[in-house]
Amino acid sequence: KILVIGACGQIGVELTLALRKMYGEGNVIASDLREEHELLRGTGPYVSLDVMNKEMLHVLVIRHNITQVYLLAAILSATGEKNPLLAWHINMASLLNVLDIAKEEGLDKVYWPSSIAVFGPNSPKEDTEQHTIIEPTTIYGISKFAGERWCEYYNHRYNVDVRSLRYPGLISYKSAPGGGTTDYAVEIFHEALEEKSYKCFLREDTYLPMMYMPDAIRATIELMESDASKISVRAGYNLASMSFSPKEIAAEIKKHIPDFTISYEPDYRQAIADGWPGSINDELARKDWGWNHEYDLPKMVEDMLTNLPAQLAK
Ligand code: VAH
Repeated sequence: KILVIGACGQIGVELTLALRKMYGEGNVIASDLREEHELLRGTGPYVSLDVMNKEMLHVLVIRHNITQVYLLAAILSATGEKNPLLAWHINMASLLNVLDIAKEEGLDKVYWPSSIAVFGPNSPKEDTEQHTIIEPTTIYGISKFAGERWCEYYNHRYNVDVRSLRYPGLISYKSAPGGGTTDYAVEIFHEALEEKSYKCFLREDTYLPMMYMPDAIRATIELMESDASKISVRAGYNLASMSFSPKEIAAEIKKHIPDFTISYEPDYRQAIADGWPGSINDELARKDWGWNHEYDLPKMVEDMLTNLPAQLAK
């Protein structure tokens, strides 16, 4: 049985739905602190879980015969900067609880997302490689960097089969983003449809690695389904599909909504974005387990503007 922790978050909702399609609804237990997301209701078992409560998590793993855990609960970059010690505590204790229970119960596999936020101002800005200077400057990035080392440690010391991806900024319409710096790329669609204008909190030329959620979900499942012998990275694999700036995505949206306008009022999130690479080299993921993205900017914008209105109308 699979347990998804943080199943009501931006990634969690779609990952839970995809896993239920693949493995059968009853075999994927969704859990979160929050109440069940509307899109999950009626699609399979849901339990309330505080991943910080190791005993409760351990009992749940045993009671439901869990063999795989996907840990999506975390405090993201922008929110993390407002309460660094809390973000560090939640992001690290949740991972260590899962890794240690995976070791104790001999779980088959664990998935834990890392992020391009592990890179910092001293990392190469373009075509940033898997192994390069990694000096994160946000607490979120520091927790993802430290978490990567813990994943490597539990793998080589205790043989825990933990796998991870350094997600770029993720764009989706089914569930809201959770307090990240790349959230502008989701907000812009909601504002374009509802107000025909958007005030962007990043500068127009802030070029960041991004990915459409269907690609991110498929990458996650393809990685988890790969033979362990193909996995050469137990920290987070670099993963890429496209990079764009607010100006570029705004221009693409204008092709569909001609009277859409955008203005720019950078805030504290600009400094976070400035520390991240503009583009990522993911050749290792493509070589090791055959990663290949499907969505570029035009295709993503088309799909978002086709599907978001119905979602907003609910
Ligand atoms: C964030 N969406 O902005 C997340 C992600 C690369 C960005 O880690 O914090």
